[in-house]
Amino acid sequence: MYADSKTDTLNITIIFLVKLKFFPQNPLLTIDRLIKIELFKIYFKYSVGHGPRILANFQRERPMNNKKNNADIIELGLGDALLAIHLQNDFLPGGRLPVAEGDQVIPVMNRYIDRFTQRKLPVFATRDWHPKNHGSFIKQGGPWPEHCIAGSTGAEFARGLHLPVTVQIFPTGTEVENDGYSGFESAALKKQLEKLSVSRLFIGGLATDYCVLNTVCDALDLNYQVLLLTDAMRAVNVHRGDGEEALNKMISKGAIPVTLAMIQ
Ligand code: VGL
Ligand code: ZN
Repeated sequence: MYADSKTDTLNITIIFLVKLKFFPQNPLLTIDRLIKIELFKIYFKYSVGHGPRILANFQRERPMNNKKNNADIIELGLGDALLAIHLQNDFLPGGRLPVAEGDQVIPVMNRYIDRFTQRKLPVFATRDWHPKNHGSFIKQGGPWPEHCIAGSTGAEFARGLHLPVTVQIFPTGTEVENDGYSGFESAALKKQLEKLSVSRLFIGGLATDYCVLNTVCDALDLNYQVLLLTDAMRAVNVHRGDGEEALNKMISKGAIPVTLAMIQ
């Protein structure tokens, strides 16, 4: 929870050296006192039930370093997977169905991808992949302009997205009648998650109020733990506040909001 024994030893050593440097005329008394304080802290941490809390207060008053509180840190490990939703040209500014600031998601998602690939953890991506006469298009009586037509440049992944060669891609909206609002429309996604024993899904991408929302809700219904990459998603916001409403919905259903700085 707090400093581990390695840090404890380091603290004592550093204090010793610092005191030796700044109080060479009378180092021993000071060093002795400081070591006693450190030992007292360690004693509390390991042997007294309330030690950590007392220590926490103690350290808050005298922060020893800038390290973030470990409660805010999420360690990646086995069972974790990253799911990047619809990071395709048509959803970026200049595309057929542009999401405001959609391009700003790319560099942040890249850093998440890098963290997952460095740890050899799986990276999945969904891809909106519509036939020309998809039911969601205005021409067919649907709400959206034509977008992400299978095989078109608009349907390609955003340039500069660091998808690893091992990425597994799941298409959505491939049939005229299915809307493409959830990655789980592709039955293969659930199968792959099971095959790789994934229990925790880190989800971000476009758009917060459609495909991210529905994918997250499906994942929670399937009992996956979901971490929302709040800094790597943006909303279409057909109505003002849709994105915020979607976020609240996902969080109240059990998804945990995180940011890049929290992922180690
Ligand atoms: C999406 C609208 C239409 C999405 C897909 O991925 O959120 N939104 N098709
Ligand atoms: Zn679509």
